[in-house]
Amino acid sequence: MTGRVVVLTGGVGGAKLVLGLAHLIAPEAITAIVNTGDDFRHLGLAISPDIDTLLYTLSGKANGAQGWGREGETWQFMDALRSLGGEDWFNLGDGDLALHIERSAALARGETLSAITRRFGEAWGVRTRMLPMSDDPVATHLATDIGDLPFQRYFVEHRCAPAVGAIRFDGADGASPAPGVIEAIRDPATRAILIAPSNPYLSVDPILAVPGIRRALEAAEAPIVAVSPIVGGKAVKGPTAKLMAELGVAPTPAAVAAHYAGILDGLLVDERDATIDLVIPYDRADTLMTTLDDRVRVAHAALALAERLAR
Ligand code: FO1
Repeated sequence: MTGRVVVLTGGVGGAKLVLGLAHLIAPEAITAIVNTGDDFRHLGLAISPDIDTLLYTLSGKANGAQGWGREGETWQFMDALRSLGGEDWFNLGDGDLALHIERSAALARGETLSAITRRFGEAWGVRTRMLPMSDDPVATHLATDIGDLPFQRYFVEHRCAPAVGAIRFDGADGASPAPGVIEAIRDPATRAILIAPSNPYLSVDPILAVPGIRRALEAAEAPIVAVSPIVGGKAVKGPTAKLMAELGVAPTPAAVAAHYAGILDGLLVDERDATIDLVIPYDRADTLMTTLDDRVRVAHAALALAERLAR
């Protein structure tokens, strides 16, 4: 595959696909558009989990087993914080703190999230372009059976246990796509646009909620292919299938395709799932990404489907 590839990504599953891509084609040819709906301020710090997960993953620093944070992390800060009675429901590792403190200081100096993210990528040798979906604040909130929860309270503090009735993205209406986002989607050199196997409702929808991004995707020349986040009727990690059930949606590839109706040209379906009533073109593959080879294989299958659709 020559040309450029754009990936809409969030969370751990998304980072895995981008890593697989970066081992398949030149990392410089990849533009990752990253969800920032999970971002929040905590202890006065600006936290951007999906950007950080991608940064750690592409720079080889990620804690593979845990999915987020750094390999070999230490926790002296958290121990000291707890000894002071500080909020300890959200774990901030000693090394991880550097990202949050430097990001917070840079934002306070007026630097944009895009510029900060670019600087962090350069500092850690990441050649893949990482673009936040927006430099404006967008915050995912969930209406649940225990009340309205900001994303991290739902995901971390309550471990996705509360039943979800609705999801909203505060600030999305007034947000602008970050510099380069629309350009990457429209770039004639872009040969494929991939939607990573991220949670459609929590990691991809915030990106589509930023005015202009969905419209650019609908008008895109490049084929748009999603990797199904469902494997065998379940989510690999995280609350996707539970959320779909709570939202009254069957956890099937057809439901994923319907969710992205209007922008999707093809779906990479896991071989364990049924493809009945799938109305868009699809290919099947083993989409479980445990090893690096798995990630490369899934990235290859997604690009192959995009190339087939581009003809
Ligand atoms: N996830 C957890 O389950 N527990 C945590 O304590 C936690 C801390 C954390 C700190 C920094 C960071 O970048 C991510 C962190 N995550 C934690 C993961 C995070 O909630 C998720 O990666 C995303 O928000 C959803 O993909």
